Amino acid sequence: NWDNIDAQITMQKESLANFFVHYLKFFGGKDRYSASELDVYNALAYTIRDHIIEKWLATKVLYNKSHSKRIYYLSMEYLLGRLFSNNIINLGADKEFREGLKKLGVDWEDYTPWERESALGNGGLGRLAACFLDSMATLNLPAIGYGLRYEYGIFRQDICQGYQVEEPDEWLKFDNIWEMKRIEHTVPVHFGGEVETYHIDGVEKFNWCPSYTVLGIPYDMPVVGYGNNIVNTLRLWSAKVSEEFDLQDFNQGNYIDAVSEKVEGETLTKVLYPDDRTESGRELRFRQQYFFVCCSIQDIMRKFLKESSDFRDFPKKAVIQLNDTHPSISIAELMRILVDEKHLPWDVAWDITRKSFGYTNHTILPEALEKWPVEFFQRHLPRHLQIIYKLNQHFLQEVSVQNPGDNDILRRMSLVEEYPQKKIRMAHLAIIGSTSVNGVSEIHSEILKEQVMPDFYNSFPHKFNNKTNGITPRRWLLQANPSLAKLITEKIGKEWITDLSQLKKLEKYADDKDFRKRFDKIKLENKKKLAKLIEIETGVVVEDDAIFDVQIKRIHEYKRQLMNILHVIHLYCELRDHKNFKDAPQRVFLFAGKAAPGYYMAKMIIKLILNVAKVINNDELIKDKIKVVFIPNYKVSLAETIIPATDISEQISTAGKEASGTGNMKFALNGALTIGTLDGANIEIMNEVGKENIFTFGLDIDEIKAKREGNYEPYQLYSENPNIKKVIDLIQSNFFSLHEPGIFEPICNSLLTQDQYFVFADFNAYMECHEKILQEYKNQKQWTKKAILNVARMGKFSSDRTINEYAADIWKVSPVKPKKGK
Ligand code: DL6
Repeated sequence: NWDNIDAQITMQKESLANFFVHYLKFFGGKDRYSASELDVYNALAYTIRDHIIEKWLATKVLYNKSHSKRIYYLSMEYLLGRLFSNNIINLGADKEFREGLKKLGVDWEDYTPWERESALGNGGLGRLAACFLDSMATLNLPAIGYGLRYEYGIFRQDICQGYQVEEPDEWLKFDNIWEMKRIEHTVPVHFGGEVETYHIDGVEKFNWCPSYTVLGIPYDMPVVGYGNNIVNTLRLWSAKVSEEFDLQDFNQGNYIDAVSEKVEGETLTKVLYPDDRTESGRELRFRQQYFFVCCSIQDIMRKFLKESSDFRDFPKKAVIQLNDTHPSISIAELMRILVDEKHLPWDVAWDITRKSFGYTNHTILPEALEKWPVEFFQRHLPRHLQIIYKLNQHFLQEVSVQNPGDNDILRRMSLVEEYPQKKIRMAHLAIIGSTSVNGVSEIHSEILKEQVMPDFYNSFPHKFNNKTNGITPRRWLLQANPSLAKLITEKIGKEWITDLSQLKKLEKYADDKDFRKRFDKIKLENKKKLAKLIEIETGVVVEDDAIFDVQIKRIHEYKRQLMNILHVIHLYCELRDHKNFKDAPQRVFLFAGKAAPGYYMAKMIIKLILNVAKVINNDELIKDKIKVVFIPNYKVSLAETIIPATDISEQISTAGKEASGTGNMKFALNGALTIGTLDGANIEIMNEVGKENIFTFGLDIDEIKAKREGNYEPYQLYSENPNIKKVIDLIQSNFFSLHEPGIFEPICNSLLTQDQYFVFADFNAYMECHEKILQEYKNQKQWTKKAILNVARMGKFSSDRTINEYAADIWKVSPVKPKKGK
């Protein structure tokens, strides 16, 4: 019978080798002699996938039986990284897998580089979504992640003569073993056309007659919880144009249009938009967002209708979390379905809708607050535009009742921006259509309330809340730093893996000589690994025991990689001038990160870093005391090698600009000490680890605000501060650009005339802070103590804590656990 057959494919250590050989032979068509390393990786991945599928099916049964409310996490981006080792670790199959395959002489860890990394995200927002998936599965939360299956993820960054060059990321070139196509759940997505009006019993009704249709095909990826037998689902949509539709047009003699529409339709999920925050305002991106939303909401509805036919139950059965405004058209889409298709009265539909959504804001940079031109709506989503207008009309009526005679507030709060171009403000739609609006660190949530959306906060104070970000300790400690993870487990047991607050128990080991010795040894081993990688990737040789000072993240002016490299130039000048480096250790300044392809300044900052690196690394006068390295093509797997080897973590954004940061958490969890501004989650990290265990510097948010509102004159700072002057003059003398004179003028000019991100204003404080760090590093015992205390006090920053807060405060969903004995 079925159950017995199922039982036979449940994996045992003893049968792993058989499964592996089976896949190699019957899926790959290879034997031990003909198999390539990629063939071996594939067979290993299929073997582990069997294990996952068993649990995946069981999880679906468990959730269905529980009739629990479901969490639907809507994110246009997921920066998952490699899944093979993560899946093995989360399944707890590490040892079993190693031992089971020993007799074949196969060690799974040797094959991890063969996995094409899934990089369907730009940076922080996408990686946060990946950490959240891990936590939701680990916490037994019945959650589904929805996203897009871009054929090309974030571009591959090559460096050519010091310039960033973008190459396509062909992550799907080989089989993606972690996805399963679910053709049966394909959904249609309509665009364009017109809206007809008709009446039923005197009530006005609307019928959207779209002009073309694209199909959304779901691909499911398993999300393995840690050690709890739960496997959740990430469903990614891929666009395809229906053949039927083509044929119809073809028969009408409209072949060219039919073909071009097909190509157009299928470009919808071709490529991830590589802009980190500035919306390029492209129509394709707008259509991409609707495609995503429309597929996901239909799927959510289908699931809901299996449970109930009374739509008033919807908010009890579903909660939809919007990862930024990118999926916020879903608010209008749900209204359209409820009103036009399910024929619910407007007010009832609106009540259901706003109880069902939560909105997370991830940035306060004005250029990133999405606004879509009304004409895009007119062209592609005419019915949604009508709905948004009607929502706006009702909303503004309420506002005017609350604020009689205040026309300015109506202008400020309207969903529609009138000038200079008529646009829909997606953040406003997200706020009025959600029960909860949250920021991602304490300070960011305060800024949202006080500076970005004060009118909305005054109108709906109950909606606003904070959920400080977190990171998954499974990937960022257990997997990335196995030796440290092992040491920790040996001392305090393994509960920390699912309860990071347990790390507190490590505090007492900060004073234990033996523990410190082992902690240092692990760091050194990690540095050796990183030094090798640096040599392979850049050709630069660095000493294993150098101080590794690291800034890895998207390249952006507000993140101030520029301040970092200016400071490196300053140190270089000092070395050359004083030649006083008797017992100074080698310092490696490591950078990695991608610049948005159209972001000129960011690309020039990369060029400056690389040019400076070339000069400094080849200057014999400074006897290798400083090395500068830029590792190309930053990605999750690279971060996994760099972070555990880092001594100093650079978190130096202009105060008020970084919503939270999550890299800052990963470094501190791995025992790096932070040099940081009082920005985003740095502040909370400082509060947790203690002021004496972190290096903060620079202007705080209020001081930056005062400078911005006052008369900030960067040129004056340049003329009065000899350190700044020397560095800028050296760049302007073409010392770093002999063969391309003048290329750094735009950078210097921007600093000298505007310095929007207050690099000069913070420069001295940054320099002094680094001097302090160097002094403190000399006392290795104290340094290691601080590093251990950082690790011990990072409990708060687990994404499990964050997700528990979302679940309790916003989603009102509890974990679903199998009944005892089952
Ligand atoms: O919340 C995740 C992450 C924050 O840690 C970063 O501080 C923030 O910059 C980032 N935002 C984005 C792009 N935002 N948009 N839109 O990645 O979110």
